[in-house]
Amino acid sequence: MQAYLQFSPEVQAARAAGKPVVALESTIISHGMPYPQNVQTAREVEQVIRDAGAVPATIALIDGKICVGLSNEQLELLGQSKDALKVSRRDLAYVLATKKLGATTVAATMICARLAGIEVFVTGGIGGVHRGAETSFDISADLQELAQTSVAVVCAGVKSILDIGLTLEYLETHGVPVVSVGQPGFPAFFTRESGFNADFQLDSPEDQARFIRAKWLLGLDGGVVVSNPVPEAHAMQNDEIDGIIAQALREADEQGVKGKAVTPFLLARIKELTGGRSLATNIALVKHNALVGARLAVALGKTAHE
Ligand code: PSU
Ligand code: MN
Repeated sequence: MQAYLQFSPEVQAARAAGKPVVALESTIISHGMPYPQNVQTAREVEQVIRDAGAVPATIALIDGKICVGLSNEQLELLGQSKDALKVSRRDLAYVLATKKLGATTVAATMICARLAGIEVFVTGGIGGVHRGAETSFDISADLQELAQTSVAVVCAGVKSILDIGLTLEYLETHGVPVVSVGQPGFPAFFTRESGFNADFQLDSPEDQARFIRAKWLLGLDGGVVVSNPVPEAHAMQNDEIDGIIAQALREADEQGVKGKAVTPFLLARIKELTGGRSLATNIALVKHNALVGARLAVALGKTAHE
């Protein structure tokens, strides 16, 4: 397994020094945002993590290796390539064995983070139960990964392209705790409220870290969702985003979009239909998640020595 892992010099040094490391996914770069904002955001997010005292490790599959920490050239490659494959749990071994270029989803990034010994992972939004899943069976592999892989995932909740209520039910069934930061409500990515509450509100990184460490020390393997609402100044209005999401869902249905293409299709249409406003919100929330995630990684690192 170690033969597949390739650490960047920065991440390697952090491991040697016992510094906290924060994983970042790459599907958000290749399939979640347009070029060049994707690469620029990836770099800025990494810097937020450094400034908060942790080390960023963006994860991607390049030339048969799980790269943990990417160079500027590698970030550019992922940001510009039209051939980067969206890699979830199902795809991981295939893309490594064939040495294709792979961008990791939340599920695949969790797997790679776990292999690399990284406990905290920051992203924008996780996948979930799609609306109409009772006929399409479209439930993101991210949820099953949260059920079994012990990594804390900091996100801004889930987009209402998904059925948020069913997503939370699914997580409950699989014993995945959903923590909220700064408010009781579970956020809906573009907006601060989804109409549902998280399971537990834990505002400080120390409280979050004690809870997550307790879970794992009890042998309760699996992830934790740490949901952090988009900062007020960058939040969108419900009535603005609801209509756009409804239109994007209608178009996906009419065009017969299926399988792993569904989420990238919806993200791209929402960006077009909001005239780019959703992208600005997306960038702001990922940066804020990076700050929360870096502080959590620092606090979690201390609990490991208590
Ligand atoms: N949700 C977002 N932005 C994203 C994704 C989801 O708001 O970029 C990406 C993540 O990589 C996530 C993946 O893991 O889409 C989920 O895809 P699917 O629904 O096909 O499982
Ligand atoms: Mn799906």
